[in-house]
Amino acid sequence: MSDTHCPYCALQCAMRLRASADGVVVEARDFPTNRGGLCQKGWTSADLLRHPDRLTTPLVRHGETLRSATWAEALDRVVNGIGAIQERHGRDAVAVFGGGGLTNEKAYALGRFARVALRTRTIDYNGRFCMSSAAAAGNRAFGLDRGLPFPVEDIAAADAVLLVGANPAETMPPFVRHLGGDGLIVVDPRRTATARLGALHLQPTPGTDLALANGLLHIAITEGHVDRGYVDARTNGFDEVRAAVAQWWPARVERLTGVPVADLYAAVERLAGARRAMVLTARGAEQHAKGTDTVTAFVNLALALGLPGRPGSGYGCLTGQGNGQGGREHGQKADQLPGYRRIDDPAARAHVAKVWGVAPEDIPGPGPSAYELLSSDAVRALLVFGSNPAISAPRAAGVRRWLGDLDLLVVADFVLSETAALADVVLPTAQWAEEDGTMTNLEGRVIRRRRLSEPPEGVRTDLAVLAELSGRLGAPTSDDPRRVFDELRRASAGGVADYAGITYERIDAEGGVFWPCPDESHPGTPRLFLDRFATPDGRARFVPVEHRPAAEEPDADFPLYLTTGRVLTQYQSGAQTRRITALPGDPYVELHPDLAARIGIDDGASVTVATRRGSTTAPARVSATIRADTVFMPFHYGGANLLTNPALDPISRMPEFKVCAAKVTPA
Ligand SMILES: Nc1nc2c(c(=O)[nH]1)N[C@H]1C(S)=C(S)[C@@H](COP(=O)(O)OP(=O)(O)OC[C@H]3O[C@@H](n4cnc5c(=O)[nH]c(N)nc54)[C@H](O)[C@@H]3O)O[C@H]1N2
Ligand SMILES: Nc1nc2c(c(=O)[nH]1)N[C@H]1C(S)=C(S)[C@@H](COP(=O)(O)OP(=O)(O)OC[C@H]3O[C@@H](n4cnc5c(=O)[nH]c(N)nc54)[C@H](O)[C@@H]3O)O[C@H]1N2
Ligand code: SF4
Ligand SMILES: [Mo]
Repeated sequence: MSDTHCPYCALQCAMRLRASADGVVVEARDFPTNRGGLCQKGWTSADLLRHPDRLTTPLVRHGETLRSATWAEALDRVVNGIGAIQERHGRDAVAVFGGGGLTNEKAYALGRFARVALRTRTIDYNGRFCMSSAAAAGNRAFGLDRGLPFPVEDIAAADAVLLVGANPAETMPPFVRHLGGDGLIVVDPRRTATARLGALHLQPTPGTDLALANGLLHIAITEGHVDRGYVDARTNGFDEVRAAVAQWWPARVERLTGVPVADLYAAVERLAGARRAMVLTARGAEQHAKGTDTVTAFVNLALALGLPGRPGSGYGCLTGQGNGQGGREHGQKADQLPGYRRIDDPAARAHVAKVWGVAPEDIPGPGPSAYELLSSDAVRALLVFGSNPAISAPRAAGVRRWLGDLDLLVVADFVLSETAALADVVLPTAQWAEEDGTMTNLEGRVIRRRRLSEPPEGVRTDLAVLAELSGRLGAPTSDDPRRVFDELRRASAGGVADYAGITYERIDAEGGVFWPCPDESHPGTPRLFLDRFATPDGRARFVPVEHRPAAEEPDADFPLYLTTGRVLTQYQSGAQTRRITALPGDPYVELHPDLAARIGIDDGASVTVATRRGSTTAPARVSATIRADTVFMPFHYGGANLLTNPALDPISRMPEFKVCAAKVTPA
């Protein structure tokens, strides 16, 4: 028996696993985030443990085919390949790509492996596609980025919640227990299951949230809802923002976003009239070439209403992947060292160099962001741990070509993902029920992943693979999660995300510990910013931000907006969930009845969606719940990202997954 948490999303629902004669039985456990609930993905998560597709031996490429190999043969190929490529093209030609599903220990070990064993600057991870815009905006406003700076129970106690570009009814079903319907305002171009729970649904044109947020702030100012005492005592820069939103009068915002003026006023009244109010964003607001500024605009609104750092109120971002939070703190991000330290900060480099036993000048500098890495001519080899970019990267046809052209592609996975199928070497690694470690959930609560059983014969843990490779490259490390965690604690000590006081024993005894937790007598920090923000002067920063169009707006050739996202039963690239027969799901294109009539198709008919990047065909799902100028596709099946636009946010380097110009025709 083991008490652990779900392998999938950031809610990290608590579960108990029991070994039985015919497999592993999943039971739900009570925990603050899930209150005893699990979604279908959690209930069926153990089905992948003994799945026929499970990899149990390394695979090595011979021409067109991947053949089973011994670990010695596979690792020789990796180490020799790395050596030859680095000698010929330099250290940075070998790249590493990680994932927000990795435990803290693995994310930390991966960052150390890149900087110390490979001495490459070229490392980034899929969280760049996920959290980076909210992270950049949080750092800019508060001096610190923790998705939710408060526990989920604060959301349950709020009287009003503005939920922007989030569909938790499908992406975190048990989370919906924390959302009271009365005060819920949902902003989404689709009338989703989440929007149907709310009292008010604002249905903007994709890519116009920044104008919407500036318009809401405009109304808050003109209606006298600004909390002047809070603004004076706890923030800087309000006057510049007030001047910037002056031109976003309601009628102009309605014209640009399509949200009626009356609804704009109603949203502000609800938020401003609540005793405790929350503004929450997720990928719908963030995955844009202006995602950082869009989140900033919502943070400005929250600050003007006096929410952040007030007990029971605040701004938060809903983190996505299982360890989306911890995965962005411990050094797999291109510009970052453990403890959420900046890799270009001399003091941070000196601290981490000491823990790693290297000279500060031997730690490489910042590298390229995820999409730039996955399209760089300078990269000749790539090692992937915990991502499937052949499906999940924007403009994926180009990324697939790029992956196929590498001199060496190494993928550690438990199934032959679409990315692994392109690899030269595939390394079979352990699943969540077969390893120990820690995860940091959407609240910033560090929790334990506990092993139920050994991995199958022939399968190694990611930590064991990294330790073996590091050792062969002359930089030995431990493969024991506890020892890696203790090193991570030291590396993070004094950093923004300080884990120094967190131990496995404390997590076991206390049901998780919130960072920062600088020493073992510190209780941890469930609620941030109550007295001061993490900026040098302790004040939050208002930042004026201007609305601008999407990188690609509809035109005569591509007259519609395409947006992408998730469905309840599939997870991410689908590498795991598409293999689970109890989880149904097929690709589809969601479009409005008026649009269906215009192009002459019925529900279920096959349609082709085309953009300037490519095209794909799928059945139409005709529904009045979506705007008539917009089509939606889930990205789990590979077609959607043949279409998406890799335009990047200038600050976060987040690709514009949520809007591009498309046309739809009968197939
Ligand atoms: N079932 C399931 N659950 C998951 C995942 C999964 O793959 N499957 N993945 C996990 C991960 S990593 C993440 S990041 C989270 C993501 O969780 P969410 O952010 O909730 O998921 P998405 O479906 O990507 O996007 C949310 C909504 O944004 C809307 N949207 C699209 N364009 C815009 C826009 O321009 N403005 C606004 N306001 N909204 C827009 C979409 O219609 C969609 O309903 O889910 C996590 N949970
Ligand atoms: N069009 C469009 N594209 C998107 C998005 C969108 O909304 N629209 N969302 C983006 C977002 S938010 C995200 S987070 C990304 C996610 O996209 P991906 O990074 O592709 O996500 P996963 O499918 O979770 O990929 C994880 C892979 O690693 C394996 N794996 C899981 N856990 C581990 C582990 O612990 N160790 C190892 N070695 N392997 C493991 C899985 O089997 C799987 O093959 O997609 C992004 N792409
Ligand atoms: S909501 Fe997320 S963590 Fe909970 S069971 Fe579903 S996938 Fe797992
Ligand atoms: Mo994500």
